[in-house]
Amino acid sequence: MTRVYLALGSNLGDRLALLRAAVRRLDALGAVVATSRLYESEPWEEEPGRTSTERRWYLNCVVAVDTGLAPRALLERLQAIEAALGRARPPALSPEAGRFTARTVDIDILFYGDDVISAPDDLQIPHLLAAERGFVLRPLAEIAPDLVHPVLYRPVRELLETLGDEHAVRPGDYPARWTEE
Ligand code: PH2
Ligand code: MG
Ligand code: MG
Repeated sequence: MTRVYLALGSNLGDRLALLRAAVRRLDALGAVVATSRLYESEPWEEEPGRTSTERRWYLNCVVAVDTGLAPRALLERLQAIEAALGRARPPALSPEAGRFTARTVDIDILFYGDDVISAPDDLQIPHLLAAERGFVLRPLAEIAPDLVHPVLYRPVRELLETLGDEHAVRPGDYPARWTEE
């Protein structure tokens, strides 16, 4: 079993219900061992063509899962969950097409144990931006403050303290045990 950390985000539809459904499906990959609170977060990247008033805020959280799945098998299962929960990936005109478009549920692998994986396609572990995003580090620091980044060799708590991300991230108005119906 390997402990993996996943970042979940939703900025479309019933965000709470979608994240709840996602966490429920994650249990089938092994065991969900920790779930952060929910955070309301300002979109981290400009969506092309949208004005600032139209930008949808995300609901974000981080989940720890113990799984026996290998990294690529895990990635495929996560993509299947995203698809089942209504995520539409625009036709791949370019690899970047739709990268930052509004999404029902996005599930990213942040860490897979201490593994460092850099495949030419979409499998990059640790997540390349994990240490630069407040909407990742805030919830992660809640459930794993002492986790050491396997490339930067710094604990999550410290990465958060020295983070320069200006985007707003605030605890959402939801119960701490939001995964329970
Ligand atoms: N996900 C993105 C792009 N921008 N911004 C916030 N606040 N939260 C996200 O989860 C997020 C984002 C790409 O997956
Ligand atoms: Mg993402
Ligand atoms: Mg993703």
